Amino acid sequence: MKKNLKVSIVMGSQSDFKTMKVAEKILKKMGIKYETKIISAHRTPKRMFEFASSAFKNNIGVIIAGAGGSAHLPGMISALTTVPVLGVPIESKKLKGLDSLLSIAQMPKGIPVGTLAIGQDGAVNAALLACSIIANSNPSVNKKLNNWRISQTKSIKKKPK
Ligand code: RP5
Repeated sequence: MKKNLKVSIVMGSQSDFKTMKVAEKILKKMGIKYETKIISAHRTPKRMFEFASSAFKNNIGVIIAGAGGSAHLPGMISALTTVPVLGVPIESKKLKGLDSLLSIAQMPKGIPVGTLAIGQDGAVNAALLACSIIANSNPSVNKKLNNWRISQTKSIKKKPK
């Protein structure tokens, strides 16, 4: 079994980083190694090919891919690797991310992409889901993830103010 797997956070544009950077924060907190890159399926197709086709041998355990608009990045990456890909639909200006959501969620059968919510909620949950996947083979991450949930539960007040 592979050990010390890392998570790759990739996104189609610099403009996606304001949404995706929350994923970095969570991975840092959970003590998971990660890298962050701009990779565009249509503007840097060779970069995408090289990244995705070498992801498994580079010990990447999960890929989080944020993309907006026609949002083909997560699906294209998934087509090139068996490493699990979690797609984060970026909130687009014209259609508020509905375009991104449908593009990422509606992958035809055979090449899966796990789709999260639009925007920062999706980026947070993608990172937490990546932690859950890594936790299967990493007891220290599993412990941190459980502690994180316990403190989230404790932070919820019984009565509204
Ligand atoms: C997509 O186009 C990116 O993922 C981004 O969400 C969107 C807009 O990109 P920019 O025009 O801001 O570079 O490829």
